[in-house]
Amino acid sequence: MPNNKKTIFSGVTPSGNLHIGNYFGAIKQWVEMQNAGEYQNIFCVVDEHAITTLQEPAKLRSKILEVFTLYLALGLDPEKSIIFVQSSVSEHSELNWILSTITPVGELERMTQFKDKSQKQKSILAGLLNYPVLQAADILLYHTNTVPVGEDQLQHIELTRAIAKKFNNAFGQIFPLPEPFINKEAKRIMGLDDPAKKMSKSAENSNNYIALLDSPEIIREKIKSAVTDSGSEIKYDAENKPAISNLLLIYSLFSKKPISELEKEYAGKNYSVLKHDLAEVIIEGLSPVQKKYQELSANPDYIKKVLRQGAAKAKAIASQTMTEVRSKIGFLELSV
Ligand code: ATP
Ligand code: LTN
Repeated sequence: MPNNKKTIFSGVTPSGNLHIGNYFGAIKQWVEMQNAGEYQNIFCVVDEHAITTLQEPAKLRSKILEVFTLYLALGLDPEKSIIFVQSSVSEHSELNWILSTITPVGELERMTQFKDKSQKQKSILAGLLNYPVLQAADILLYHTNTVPVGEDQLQHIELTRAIAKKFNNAFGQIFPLPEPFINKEAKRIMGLDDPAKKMSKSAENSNNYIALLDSPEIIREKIKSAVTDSGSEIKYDAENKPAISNLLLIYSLFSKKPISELEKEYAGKNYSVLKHDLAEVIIEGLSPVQKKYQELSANPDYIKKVLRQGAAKAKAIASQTMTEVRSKIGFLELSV
């Protein structure tokens, strides 16, 4: 891959079911950027991040494979992108350690995601606090310029920039300062059961999200039970009608119709009519991805091949970066 191209890097944690928020907020942009051909593209299943909350080993293993296969089903192409699983490239945890030695604990305690997730742990584990340092390592290992993510990740990218600056100042220029890339139209899709919170794969109530692999029956049921606002007007008003606004946004993303057109189409109609049609639009939109996913899953040898190739390509870049980092820090350079 020509190294004069700028690099994009991003990842999703295999800690649950990938949902439409992950797709529209992040993965859709990855596919578009990959297909534009302007970047070196690197996409990762960040399984080491997943274990910052308790995971059952057999389930984790199957989720890693599921998310990786979904990346391919959604259009990531191993010919155009490096697609790999984080734990197969040990340099991530190696750089994580080094970066943790220059990261103030106070900065980590301020992270919104840490505050939210630590509330759910009986005793707060060091890995959860350190989560953004590992994320910085992911990004910096590949000299990343651009990180396409949803809005909730802005704080982590900001911290990555601060860590990169600190490292560069202390040991010499190595890391470019990465920029976030956010799709403004889908920066935050809200939960179907609570439009005040973002759609999240680790939500306790699975009615919170539409998973990319949900069956038509489940999708109909989840949309039917999605909360609505008081009143009956179908109008986009995120402040006063957050639930209907979220449903209109999802409808617009799937149908590619502007929200204003949907407002006209549904003027004077009941919420139930909108919900019925929305479920069908989602089912239709997800059907090709689900079909592709089934095809790919039926070919585990192909998936294994792509997993190995991705890991080898990522490792080649990551190990070069680590040679440079070790040398800058003052570690011995022994070729054993
Ligand atoms: P978890 O609940 O386990 O934290 P999550 O559902 O928040 O998971 P992540 O793996 O943290 O998903 O996020 C993967 C990518 O999807 C990130 O770039 C994130 O910003 C984006 N993303 C996650 N949820 C949403 C959402 N509701 N709307 C838009 N983008 C989202
Ligand atoms: N924390 C991210 C997942 C993640 C990530 C990354 C995203 C881990 N490492 C590097 C972009 C770049 C999240 O979405 N929860």
